[in-house]
Amino acid sequence: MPNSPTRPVLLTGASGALGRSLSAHLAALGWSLRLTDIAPFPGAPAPFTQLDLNDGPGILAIAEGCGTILHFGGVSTDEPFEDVLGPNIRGLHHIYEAARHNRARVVFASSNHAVGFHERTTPLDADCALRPDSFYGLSKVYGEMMGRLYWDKHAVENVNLRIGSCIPEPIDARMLASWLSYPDLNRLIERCTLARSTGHCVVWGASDNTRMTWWRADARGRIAWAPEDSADQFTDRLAAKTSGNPAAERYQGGAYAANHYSRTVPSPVDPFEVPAS
Ligand code: 15L
Repeated sequence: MPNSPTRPVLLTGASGALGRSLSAHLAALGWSLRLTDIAPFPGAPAPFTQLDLNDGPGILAIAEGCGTILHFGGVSTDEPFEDVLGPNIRGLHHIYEAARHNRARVVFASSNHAVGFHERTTPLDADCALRPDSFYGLSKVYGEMMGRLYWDKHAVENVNLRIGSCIPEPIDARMLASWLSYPDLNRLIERCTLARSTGHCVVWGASDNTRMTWWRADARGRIAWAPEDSADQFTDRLAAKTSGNPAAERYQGGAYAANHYSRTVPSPVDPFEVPAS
């Protein structure tokens, strides 16, 4: 099995927290990298180009000759529709067009917020109903479906990572289920890039959190990845650290589901259930 990619790897969102951590890791592995972000990246560990995802020709140019696009760019939190639209919707299209031109694989930083309106009591397989909890989550649904379209129509491979909470350490009770450690993310990205073939698939981006777990079957076998870290060790410290907001505590998406929530009757557990009139 190869341990470095044969063609350069493009990382978008390189100046963000995950982008910085990943670019340091992948550069240390000796991979040929190209980095980009709308924000500057002083001290970048590989060639860096400041670029807006709205800039289609710019994305096409920087992706020239790349074999993998690690797409971590765009709005990464719960923001109004108009702010999400450019980077996450139009930008995603530019990324996929660049992938199509270069026969590159896309590794897409999707999010748990694509399915954030599932209840915490409902364990999910990756093929569950998509239930976005925000315009941000909706843009991740769109990203995953863009991958579906480009695989079916153009054979552009893509791995969609439904990332939970990727930070150095979990900080509240929700993250006992959703936490993904940086080392697990690093290994996940290595596997997504080096796997021989992926087709279109979805993988939950969470560590091996067994005391509290929402996410089950996915395509990790296809890329030969298994997480090695776990939030379990933080259980005693964090189990009581809840938000106090009933909607946030009910749904997997937490605060994103609760933001601007105006329902007076909670949505049905089964997304296809029609309430009795
Ligand atoms: C995400 O998708 C966000 O990018 C991140 O900021 C966190 O909110 C994370 O999800 C989470 O759900 O904890």
